[in-house]
Amino acid sequence: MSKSALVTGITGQDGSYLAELLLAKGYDVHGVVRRASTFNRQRIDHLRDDPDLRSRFHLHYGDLADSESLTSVLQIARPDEVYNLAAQSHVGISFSMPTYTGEVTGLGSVRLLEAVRQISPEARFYQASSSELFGKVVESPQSETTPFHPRSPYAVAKVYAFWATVNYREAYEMFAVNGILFNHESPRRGENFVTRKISRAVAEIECGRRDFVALGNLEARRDWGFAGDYVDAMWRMLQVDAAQDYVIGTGQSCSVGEFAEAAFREVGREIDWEGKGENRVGRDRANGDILVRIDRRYFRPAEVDMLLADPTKARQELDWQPKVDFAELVRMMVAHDLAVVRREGPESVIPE
Ligand code: NAP
Ligand code: F7E
Repeated sequence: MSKSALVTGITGQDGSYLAELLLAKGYDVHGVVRRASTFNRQRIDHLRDDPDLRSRFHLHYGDLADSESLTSVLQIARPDEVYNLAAQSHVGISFSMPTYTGEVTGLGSVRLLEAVRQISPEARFYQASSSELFGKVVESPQSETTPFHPRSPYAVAKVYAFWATVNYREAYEMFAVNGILFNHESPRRGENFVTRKISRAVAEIECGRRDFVALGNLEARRDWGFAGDYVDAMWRMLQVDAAQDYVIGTGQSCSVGEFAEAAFREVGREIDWEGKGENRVGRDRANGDILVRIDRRYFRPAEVDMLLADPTKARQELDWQPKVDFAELVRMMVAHDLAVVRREGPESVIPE
């Protein structure tokens, strides 16, 4: 009998890579999709269209805000493994929508845990926890033992979901684990996260569709890896004998400004920085054109200044290591967006 998995957030970046991984391993994959006024399944359309996979790939309407839909899906899917990837996942936007973010990203996880406890208590449960838990970091690098200091409504909601997962493990002896994942990116990253915003803008500038990209805090540092590598870590966490939480990251960090420099370098442009604060600009060394400006709108009320993972436990116990390094990640994202922008019509500029 092949295994079956239920994935919430399957239309998202990670959900699409995880679905590919599980299908390749022979799983039956059930995904939860939200009703929207337009279809937003671009990241998984290729799986539904594949005649060899179609019979093992099932989509169900559901929402983390709606317990009954989660119960119904679990009754149909009867999964061996549940991956809770659904969330309002944008940190900046969580400041504008704190209640909704708490409802879905925090309480939504408890709705799913409770539905699993009632319908499929033997299923192994993965919670998409985040390096945002560490927030205003008290030590560096951050490991499984680093205390939390969340800095946004998103991070506060993820802290709640983290402890709910631990609580279901302790109270009901469920196999429930947290993957504390540091930032992971890909050509499938949402266009309003900073790496994809930059790679897309580099492609639009290179193709003459726009002049510059407007960014917020260039000094923030993140430990950026490739999403395809990180979904493999999620799967590994559910295959071990005892349920435990793991930090997943590369152990290297870069600033937003350095990411922008690397992305522009992919199209042969070197950035020279000048000015301070909101007047800082990044100029094209070759001709002095301004390629990067600062826009106040992209600063956050509270920032996470720096994140750096210590993934030793995952390396030792899960035999997990990232395969794609920073340079290759940037290359992959810019190359993808160049191809997309060249294919699309001249009007297609992603709105800010
Ligand atoms: P993403 O691309 O933003 O995808 C989020 C997914 O959640 C989408 O499929 C979205 O559906 C779904 N969703 C949102 N609200 C929902 C609701 N109320 N009910 C059901 N589904 C809902 O995020 P991602 O980058 O793949 O991240 C996956 C998970 O890992 C998230 O929980 C995120 O918070 C967490 N995480 C991400 C990172 C990272 O660097 N990527 C790091 C640590 C943790 P729609 O397509 O309908 O919007
Ligand atoms: O911001 C700065 C911003 O939105 C990264 C989510 O997947 O990873 C992600 O959260 C940094 C921040 O990701 C812009 O202030 C500057 O310091 O790409 P981001 P994030 O906030 O790190 C964690 C691990 C998650 O769990 C989340 O779900 O970049 N920044 N200028 C900007 N950020 C954005 N979005 N846009 C800018 O223009």
